Amino acid sequence: MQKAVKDMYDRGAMGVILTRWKFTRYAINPCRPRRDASPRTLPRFAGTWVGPMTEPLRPEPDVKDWTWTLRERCPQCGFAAGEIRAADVPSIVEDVVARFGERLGAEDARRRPAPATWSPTEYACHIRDVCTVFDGRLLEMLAEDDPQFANWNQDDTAIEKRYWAQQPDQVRTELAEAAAQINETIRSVRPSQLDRPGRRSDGSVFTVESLVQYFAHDLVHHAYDIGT
Ligand code: NI
Ligand SMILES: [Zn+2]
Repeated sequence: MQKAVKDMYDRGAMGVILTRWKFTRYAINPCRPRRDASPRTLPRFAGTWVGPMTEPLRPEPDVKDWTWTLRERCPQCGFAAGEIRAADVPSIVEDVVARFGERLGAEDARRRPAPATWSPTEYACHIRDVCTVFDGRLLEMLAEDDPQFANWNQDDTAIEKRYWAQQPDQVRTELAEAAAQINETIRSVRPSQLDRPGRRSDGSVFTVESLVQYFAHDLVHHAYDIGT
């Protein structure tokens, strides 16, 4: 393969049609032809369907501190995490999981809306893993005094687990399982445990209640991200 094309792959072109252009040059075209593409620019020789074999573009790493969403209503998704009670969260989680479940059934569930934006399936992988990580943190807070959580890098996880290559049906099942697990933990919390503390490795301090609120916002926000 021509080096320039290989480089494009390495940078993360996803779902492309490799085209040999007049036998001398290669081009990478998006799967969906541009509406304004004139017929003269179309390649003469359509090549091989390649699919998302290689790592697509990495989204901008999420390095923002989202703890402000505990104090203010999120201007994007409209969720006011600080105003909900932990006991409300399981039904919010179930609602988000149902919305994702439906979205994962669509034929474009693995399609990215933009090269560096996660597809619905990738977002579903993310919230599945968020459920598992936050369940672990909650269990630590309930069992230990003021635990410090292990750092979790969500962007590295997405790459290590190859979110882009995961199957929507399987992700739907895994998401439902992970959500049921954390909901069980949240439902087990007694009122006297809501103030138990825990700390993230970046220094942010949570209580059981604020961690559950923070978790709920993450899920609701990602339902907003996939447009449901
Ligand atoms: Ni998130
Ligand atoms: Zn939000």
